[in-house]
Amino acid sequence: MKIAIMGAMYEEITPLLEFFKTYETIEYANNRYYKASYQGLELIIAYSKIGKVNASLTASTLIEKFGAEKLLFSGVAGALNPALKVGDLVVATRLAQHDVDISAFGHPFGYIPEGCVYVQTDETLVHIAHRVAKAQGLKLVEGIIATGDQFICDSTKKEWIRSTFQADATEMEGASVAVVCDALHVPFCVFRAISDAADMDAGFSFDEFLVSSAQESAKLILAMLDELKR
Ligand code: 4EH
Repeated sequence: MKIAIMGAMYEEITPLLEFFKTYETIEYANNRYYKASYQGLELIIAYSKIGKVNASLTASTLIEKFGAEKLLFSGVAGALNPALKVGDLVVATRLAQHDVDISAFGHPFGYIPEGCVYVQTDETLVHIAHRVAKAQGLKLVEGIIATGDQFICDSTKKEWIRSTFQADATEMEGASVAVVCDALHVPFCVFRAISDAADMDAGFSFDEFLVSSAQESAKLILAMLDELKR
């Protein structure tokens, strides 16, 4: 089984590379892809660089060039739901692009003709994630993730995204990865640990908690591999 694990930033995949210790590095399309093996699983790991376009390229490459059969995204996110605090883990049930706006033509926000506002993640992977989190003593909540090419650090913008998409967390890559995986029929899931509250303090909070929150997400991903190898 070939499993892709991707993040957007170097810090989001570093805990994984440190865990696997030995890996092969392949350069492709202005990026680096890391091949590792873990208990019979073939892993292909990469960080895309920030944003939807980079994330789409990386997800497509992981699937089409490296043959990934499942894809797990690991990273951090800004909280929109006030119940979510720094370090809390979210698994996406569905994702939307909050920055898509062709409402001038009567379409809902996030909608692109011949597409859907929301893309669903793989139910089996979400189910496994819950089982693994429970066994590991990690708190994991399901949520809707809203993705856009903006670092959200403004309460008005934050509330608009929350109320328009019923979203619990926001980030800059998940929904684009979802569109790619859905189109190519690759089961996928997006895991994010909260780094900030997407408000006026978000920049500071993000800088302080990027590394520790990225580690929380990576911890869950590693525990999931033990389950997926079966
Ligand atoms: O990959 C981008 C990173 C921020 S931009 C999206 N990631 C982190 C998730 C995220 C996020 N996205 C939107 C965490 N909090 C978010 C928020 N809004 N409030 C970045 C960060 N550091 C250096 C350069 N760019």
